Amino acid sequence: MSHETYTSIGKKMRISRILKNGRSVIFAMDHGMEHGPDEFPKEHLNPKIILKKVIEGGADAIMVNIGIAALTWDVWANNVALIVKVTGKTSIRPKDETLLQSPTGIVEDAVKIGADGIAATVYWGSQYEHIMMEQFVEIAAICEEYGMPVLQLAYPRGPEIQNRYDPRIVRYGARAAAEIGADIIKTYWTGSKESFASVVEAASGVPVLMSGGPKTDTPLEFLKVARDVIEAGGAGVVVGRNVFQRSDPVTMMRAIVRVVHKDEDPEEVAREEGLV
Ligand code: FBP
Repeated sequence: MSHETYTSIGKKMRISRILKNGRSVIFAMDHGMEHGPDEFPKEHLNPKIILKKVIEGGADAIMVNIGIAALTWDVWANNVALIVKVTGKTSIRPKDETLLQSPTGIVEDAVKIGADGIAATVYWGSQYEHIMMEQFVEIAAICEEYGMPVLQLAYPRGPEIQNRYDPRIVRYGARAAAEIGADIIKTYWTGSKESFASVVEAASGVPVLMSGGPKTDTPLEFLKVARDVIEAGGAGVVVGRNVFQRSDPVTMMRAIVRVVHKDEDPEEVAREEGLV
């Protein structure tokens, strides 16, 4: 029997805290950096308040920047898995640099604070792709030393990409993420179960999570997409705006968890949770 290393056991253990039985609902809250504070409704600007609500709703993990992790540690500690995002950008930087993500933290600090995972973005197709590839390779190498799983936000965006949701392009990004050693992939919804299944297939066994996107007109609309992600072989969702921009994030999170983890019917869940 081959001897497992401490780090390989550590990585498996951390992944199992994020993905329960292979599935996960991750609450993303890096929008204060990516979009600015106005993205949050007034009642959810305080990160502690919204994090308490999504934890109550049953989120498996939260994905935040290191500063927010530090400000809210008493809320998440021992209650939910923590993923620290170590790259980012603001939306007020010059237009020609919006296709670049820069360091927002380091893996070692995430280790110190008790993280279960690291997240980093690569804009596949960007003119700065090479910089983000280099960043990702370095991040992944450090993660490897600590037994820390790394989630890649594999977002196809670039001057040559006409439609970033084109299944062929999303599939390419997911495959590139798998090729470069991501442990978990987060990418765009491609609009149909069939096309998303082809993205999952291209990732060749690396779990693929759907990136939430802007708030849908109705909660049910989002729940149906979550169901389709699961039926396409996806591992779940990473969701931000579709939870924190709604008036009742606890209920919305609970509904998403029911669809993703229990294979419950979105229409029934929405009805039972009073979301229709
Ligand atoms: P949402 O569920 O709100 O879409 O969050 C997912 C996410 O990737 C965030 O992590 C990030 O802040 C945002 O979307 C990126 O938004 P944009 O598409 O404008 O770059």
